Amino acid sequence: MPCRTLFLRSVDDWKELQALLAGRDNPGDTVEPAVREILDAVRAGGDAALADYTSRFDCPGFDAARIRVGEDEIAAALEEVGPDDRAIIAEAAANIRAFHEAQKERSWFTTRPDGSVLGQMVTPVDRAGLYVPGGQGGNTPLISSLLMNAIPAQVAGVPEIAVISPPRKDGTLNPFILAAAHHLGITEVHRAGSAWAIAALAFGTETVRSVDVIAGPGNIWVTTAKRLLIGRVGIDMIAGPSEILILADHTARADWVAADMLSQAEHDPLASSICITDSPALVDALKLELAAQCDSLPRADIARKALADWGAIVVVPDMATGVGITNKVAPEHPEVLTKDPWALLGTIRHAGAVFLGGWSPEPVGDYYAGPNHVLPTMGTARFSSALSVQTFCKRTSVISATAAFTRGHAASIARLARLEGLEAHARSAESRNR
Ligand code: HSO
Ligand code: ZN
Repeated sequence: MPCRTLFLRSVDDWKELQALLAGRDNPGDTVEPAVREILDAVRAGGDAALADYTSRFDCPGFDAARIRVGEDEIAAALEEVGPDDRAIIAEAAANIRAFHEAQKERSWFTTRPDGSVLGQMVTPVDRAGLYVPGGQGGNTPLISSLLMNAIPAQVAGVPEIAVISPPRKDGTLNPFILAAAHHLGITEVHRAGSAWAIAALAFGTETVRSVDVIAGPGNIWVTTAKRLLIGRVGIDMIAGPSEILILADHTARADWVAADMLSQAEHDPLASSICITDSPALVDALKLELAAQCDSLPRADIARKALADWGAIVVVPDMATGVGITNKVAPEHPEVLTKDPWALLGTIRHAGAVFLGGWSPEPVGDYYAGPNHVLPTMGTARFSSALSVQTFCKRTSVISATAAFTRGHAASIARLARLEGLEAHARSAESRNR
């Protein structure tokens, strides 16, 4: 299995790893002009433009009347999805909902000694649009992404949620996506994909009303459209390809480390799977396991390319150095497979979500445990966080001052205003003393 081995003696040596990972970033510059054109076309042409793109790229002969998915079609999808699968979707959804309920931020008010009240109100946006990628012609429906995007919006209290997803060649949507939407009580589902779907959510068309926040993963076209629309609408984040970084000591099982590395390598040829270990004995065993396990995967080609291009086994003198390097990488998913994983937790400072111990393989988080799987990648965990209830909320400050406060401080306020050359501000404050 071609997967590099690096020997790094100190945290400063992480530059070698940095150099290896450089170039993984796809800034989308190449598609940007074409995406701008699509945004303009949908803004000007509405449903007709959406239908035109859909018919050219997804479903020949697509008609604008079919953009909105009928409620009968959503209900019919349930018939296609067996009760066992529906129950699994319900279990995952319940776990995700419970976690995000705990995340809810409360409004708060505080009273100063003079009686003035200050506060912060947390309110949801009016309308959210959730993009669900087609996934290999609609054959690999990202059910989990719909749950991970919709449930935080629902917990936030967003009154209107619209889902949008590209139709398959025959014009239908994958029934699992519709069944998951139905389970969540979402009735507004639209058929459109790529940058034109994002444009419809941002600008609105006759059928798809504009939204306040757009969330959901997508390819470079979707991501570039979201990036160009920042400021007009809220977005969840600019997500990059998946990453896993496993901190493993001599107690880690090579077969488990390999399985978890491959779980993210199979996502994308640009995915990055790294193992950092202080156990040279693990290295050979891990290489053998990676090779053996990869070969039998349906997506072996993708995983092999990801491991060859962006994978690494990094040998360090001790786990403290390993954690130091991890903090430099700021990975989306660090897994800690060491004798005492909790002992390292407090030293991990930059990460999307931390998976502690051998019983927490990353897919447990991707699908089921409850925390969100939409996480910062490409080192952005240095300054950003998982998609959350907060993605769909705003904070509004509240000021209710008393006469004593404003009269008592009018002179100071006026002084600051005059230093800024803003006389009307000064007089407004002073007017309360007249
Ligand atoms: N690991 C991905 C999320 C995902 N995995 C969805 C499976 N389905 C986020 O990095
Ligand atoms: Zn995954």
